[in-house]
This record gives sequence, structure tokens and C-alpha cells, in this order.
Amino acid sequence: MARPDPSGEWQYDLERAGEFLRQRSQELGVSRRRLLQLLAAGSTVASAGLLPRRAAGHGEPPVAPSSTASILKPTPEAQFVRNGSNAEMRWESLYGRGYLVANSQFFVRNNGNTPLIDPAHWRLRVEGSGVTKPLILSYDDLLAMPSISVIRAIECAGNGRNYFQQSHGRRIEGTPWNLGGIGVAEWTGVPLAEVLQQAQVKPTARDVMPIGLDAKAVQRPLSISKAMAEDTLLVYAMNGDPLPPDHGFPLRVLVPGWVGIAHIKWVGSIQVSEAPLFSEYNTRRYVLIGEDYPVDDALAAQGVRGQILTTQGVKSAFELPWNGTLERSKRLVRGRSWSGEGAISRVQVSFDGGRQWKTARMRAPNIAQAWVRWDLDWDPRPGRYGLLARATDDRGRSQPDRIPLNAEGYSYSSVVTHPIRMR
Ligand SMILES: Nc1nc2c(c(=O)[nH]1)N[C@H]1C(S)=C(S)[C@@H](COP(=O)(O)O)O[C@H]1N2
Ligand SMILES: [Mo]
Repeated sequence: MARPDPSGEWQYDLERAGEFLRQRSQELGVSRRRLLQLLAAGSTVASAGLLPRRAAGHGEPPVAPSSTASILKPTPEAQFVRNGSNAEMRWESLYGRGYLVANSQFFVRNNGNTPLIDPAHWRLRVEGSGVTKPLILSYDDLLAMPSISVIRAIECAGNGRNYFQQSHGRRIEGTPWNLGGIGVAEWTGVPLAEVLQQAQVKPTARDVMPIGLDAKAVQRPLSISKAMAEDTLLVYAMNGDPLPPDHGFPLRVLVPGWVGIAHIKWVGSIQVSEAPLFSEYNTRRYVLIGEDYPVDDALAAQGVRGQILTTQGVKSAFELPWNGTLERSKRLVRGRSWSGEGAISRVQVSFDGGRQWKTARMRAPNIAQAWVRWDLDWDPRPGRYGLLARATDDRGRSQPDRIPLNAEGYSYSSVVTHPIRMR
């Protein structure tokens, strides 16, 4: 397997997980072994203060009042599959639609209820040992700064989890996403680098941690190199409208290519640190656990639970109902393919369970770290079909027939057999 470049997420998280355990065990004056036992005890961890819920030092950011609904926008049956505080987009509802997913149709993944934040009182604080001049910015301050717009996907790390059932006969705990835990939008905001420069970020700054104002204060660090990338944004508009509450109003981060959890919503503060920062979202959770995902010996000895998630893989989906029945006719079969690292260079489709493959026509635009739309003509006879689509990206990555199981069902990037019946 090709290793991603060192500024990539995989390398970064691996280093951090090891450092975290060393540092915390020293700070707490416990052996690493004892720390691991405590970590294994799971939910007591946060209350024991082993995993800082919030970066230390500058007071607690206020928790914004939660709405009483886990998702505020309407999630009609025809467009979404609801699962607790999550709403998965139905792929058939994208059939023949434009490149971008409308805000009303964009999937939602919430760890709790959507908070309601009053922009008049909201502030963004940028602080920590990595900046010389800590900042407090209002909503209007941010809107007055230079902004850019980029088109990128956000995809949940668990997208496709449900298909481990199809490939391995195993149902995996966790939100049973089919492939609708992804969306592509135009995001407008201030480059994070711009704000960091205003805060006089030090050359010694190492990590940047955006912290959400939701009840769980969801937070996950990124490296200074990713934070300074030109398309890493503090986003306040989505497809030209103010960011909707469910998608992070007033401000979220966009971290192109990284797993969905990196794109923190409802950001209230950004910690910039010369020392490594950690959160449970890149140490205990979001790791690939399984026989086929061996962990570096040194890290395993320190209790790293699995291989840390990398940038998103390559996936494809048909704009068709799952296991639906359609009237037989000559038709255009449509779908989309995407990659967390680049643009898609080729898509092949099979209508007969993988015996014959055809190359799909790709339609412009084809934007890296977003997706490409493709289609083929099909004139099926009545019957049952298993449709397959396999994409390759411009980094040479493709979709395998099968990927090894991992305990939490992340990163499902193999070819999916899409059942459909023609009447
Ligand atoms: N503060 C906060 N940010 C968050 C989350 C959350 O629960 N709280 N969920 C994350 C996850 S797991 C994903 S996949 C994306 C989903 O973004 P969306 O709901 O706008 O589609 O947001 C991420 N950002
Ligand atoms: Mo996610």
C-alpha cells in the first residue's frame, strides 16, 4: 500500500496517537499500562480527565443551547433515510440532478442535537501557545474578511458501513449507512490560514483544533500544514446561502479529503498549539480495527486500537433506488464516483454481476475531492440485476472487489452490488 505524504492525515494521526499516550501518562504520573487500562474502561475516560474534552487553558467555551430536535430541517422519506440524529441521502433522489447537492438534500451526521446559535452573541476565539496575538472575531468580522469559494465533498468515515453485510455477512454496530453519507457543495468562507496569520501564528505552531459548541463539544485536531492549506476554510456559506443550522451555523471547518469528523460544525474556538493536541476522535474512535489492519508494534504496545483512518478512498454509487423495481425501458443509468485524494479518471460499470464491463461516459465538471457524474445507456430485459460500478482516481487508486473487515465498519470502498428489478 502506498503511504500518503507526511502532511497527510494517516501519518499525522499515527504520530499523535503515540505521543498522546506518552504525554498523558507522564502528566498523570501513571504508567502507560495503567493508562491503557483506564482507556479500555471507555466512557469513564472523559470524566477521569484522561482525554481532554476541550483543550486546556483559556476557560471553557460556552455550550450553545441545543434545539429539541436532533435535526432541524425537514427530512422527507423520499429524500432521506433517518437514523437517530443522522439523515442519509437517498441516491435515487439525485437522479439527473445537478452537480451540487442542495442544502435541503445534504446528509446530516450529528453526535447530538443541532445547537441553535445566535450570531449576534457568537464569537470565534483563536488562541493557544501557537499564536502570538489571540483573536476574538464576531460573525461580522469574519464576513468582512477575504473569502473564497470551493466545491468539495464531505463524507462520513462510516459511509458504506452497511455493505459489510453484503460482502462479509456481518452486521456492524454503528449508523448503518448505505452510500448516502456524502454530499458535494460549494463552500464559502475565510481560509483558515488567513485567520491564523492575523493571530500571528508562530513558526513553531504544530496543531490546530477546532472545537464545536454542541453539547459534546466535538473536536478533532489537524496538523498545521493541513490548517494552512489554501482550501482549508472557515465556512459560513453553503451553496450561496448562510450555513444552515444542521450543517454548522454560524461556522464550520472544511478540511478537504479528510474523514467527515474532521469538518467540525458550530465552531466556537480554535486552539493553536506548539504541543500536539488530541481528542478521542483521532485516538480511540475512527481507527481501523481487525486482523488485516496490523498496528505498528511500538504503537500497539502503547495501546493504539487500530490503524488510524486515512483520507477518504474511492467510491461509486448509482442514482437508483436500492433494491427497487423499475419499469423496463431503454434508459440512462446514472451515477457518481469520488475520491478523497484526487479526481476520478475512469469509471467502469457492469450490468451482469461483473462478467462484462463497460466504460461510463463522465460528464463535466470533474473536481478533485468532490465527485464526477457519469452515465451509460441500458436497454434491459425484465429480470433481476446486480449492477456494479468501479472507479479509478488520478492517483491510480481503485475500488477493490473486497476489503478486509474492520470492527467498526469504516472506509468501505469496495465495489457494491446494487440490486434492481426490471418489470
Ligand atoms: N461539532 C460537531 N461537528 C461535527 C459533527 C458533530 O457531531 N458535531 N459530526 C461530524 C461528522 S461525523 C460528519 S460525517 C460531518 C457531517 O457533516 P454534515 O452533517 O454537515 O453533513 O460533520 C462532522 N462535524
Ligand atoms: Mo462522520
